[in-house]
Amino acid sequence: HAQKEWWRSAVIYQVYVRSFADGDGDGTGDLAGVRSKLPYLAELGVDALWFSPWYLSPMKDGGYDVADYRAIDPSFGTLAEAEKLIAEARELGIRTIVDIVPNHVSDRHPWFRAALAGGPERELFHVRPGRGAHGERPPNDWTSQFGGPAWTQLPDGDWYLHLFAPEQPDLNWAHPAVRQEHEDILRFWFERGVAGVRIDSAALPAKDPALPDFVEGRDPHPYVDRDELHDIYRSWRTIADEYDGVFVGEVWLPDSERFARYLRPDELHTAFNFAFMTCPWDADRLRTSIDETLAEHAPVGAPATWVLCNHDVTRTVTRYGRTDTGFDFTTKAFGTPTDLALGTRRARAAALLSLALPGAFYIYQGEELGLPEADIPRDRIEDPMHFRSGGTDPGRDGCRVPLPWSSREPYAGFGSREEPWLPLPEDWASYAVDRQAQNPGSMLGLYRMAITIRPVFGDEPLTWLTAPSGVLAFSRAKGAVCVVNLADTPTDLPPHTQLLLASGPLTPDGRLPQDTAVWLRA
Ligand code: TEU
Repeated sequence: HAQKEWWRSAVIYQVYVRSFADGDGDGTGDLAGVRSKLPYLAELGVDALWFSPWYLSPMKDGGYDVADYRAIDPSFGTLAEAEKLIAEARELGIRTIVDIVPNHVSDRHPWFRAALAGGPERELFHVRPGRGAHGERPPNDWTSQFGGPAWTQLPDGDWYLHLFAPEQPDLNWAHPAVRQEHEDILRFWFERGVAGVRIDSAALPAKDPALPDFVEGRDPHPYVDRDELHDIYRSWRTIADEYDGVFVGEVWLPDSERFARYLRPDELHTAFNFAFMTCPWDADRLRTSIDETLAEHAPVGAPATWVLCNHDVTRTVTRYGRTDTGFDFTTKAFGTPTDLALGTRRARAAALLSLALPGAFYIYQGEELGLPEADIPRDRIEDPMHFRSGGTDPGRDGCRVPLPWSSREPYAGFGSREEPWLPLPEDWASYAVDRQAQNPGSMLGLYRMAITIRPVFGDEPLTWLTAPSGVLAFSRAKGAVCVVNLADTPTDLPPHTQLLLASGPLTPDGRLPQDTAVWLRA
């Protein structure tokens, strides 16, 4: 049983293929690059890889604009290579999770092209006449998640809905062909040996068919968290169950009861814990977030997940290094001051905290190297979020920079013969894998060691231990204890054996300094 439900306590590594490793030297990461780094991932000790979309795509949103789910983008490789990769990873004990984007497709998807040509495929999207005497205004007042109106006019004067970029037309989930197609896509990838599926923007696909204007506070919302979704995910679950597959939903919802509805036993197995990711570096707030997370998951029997960052948010060491520790998707301005040494120290402590908690842990590529958010020169930014915000938002490219593998090769060993698709910062050789791999004190050394030791915490629930204000201390299985000090003075430790220290040393009298964490065993 425990073997079967591997996902309840897994460590899952997110691969953003474009920026992971460049196998063919053309400036873009690819499947050959991932295959060449499988030994690295095995040594890190991860249980599964989640691949951000690797399908055929014009890459207007880094692949979250899918033109064909049954083909790999040629810049990444081929379907045969993806199958090899899935099999090779599995031989190393690593499972594969693919990313499905039900809310929308690319405007180059055959359905949307046929819709543009006036075919009945129009019904697969939300196409409406505009308002105003000549239909010159959008059908309603919805705005895109990337900024600006959520509607774009077609050549014939009608408008189509896109909650993200105009190149990402929203699908009409009231249409049976949309449901059928996605069920077929799930089978297609489960048949190819994937162990799980991440569901992109999982709370957004269903829309109020009347497409009414947005009214603050009105329930149900016209497009967020609508009841129709649960029926869709229930039928997806029956398919996953046939293959022993697992779902992880990207469910951004502030209300924990609404969130937990997606985790009922016949719906999604897991969902990302963004409340934890967005929690400031504050002991009381973190403890509350942890307690609420565990309390909302327990009744539905779903494991919690712990996430520190992903391809959409500011890198952890940069976030924690800000003096205003509040969460902010992006800096909203270039060059917000950051104390990277402080941020790195806290990120190390946060890793030990997260890995000691009951549930699954997600690592976003480069997190294990302690990469900070990169400043991208404005003329190199590709993220539509930057453009749709009118340039006020730097967008998400700063966390999507190619990984540094070697301090001795061009482009930090990313593998490119010429400048990669996003520039690597000058000093990133110091973060390179070859520099960290031999150093147990490095961020990579810490992640490797922590993942190795983590099983000491077992499957038992957490018990909070008495601790001074600003200190988090809890125990789990067999006397395994985690202490995190967020107070501004050192804190006493129980007289246990030290297993792992996030940042050392302890004070001469054996106390745990500020902004570090330790794992102990009684
Ligand atoms: O993100 C969904 C989502 O909620 C975003 O709007 C998020 O709020 C935004 O990225 C701000 O950081 C998913 C993917 O993770 C993201 O990369 C895609 O751009 C988006 O869906 C559209 O597919």
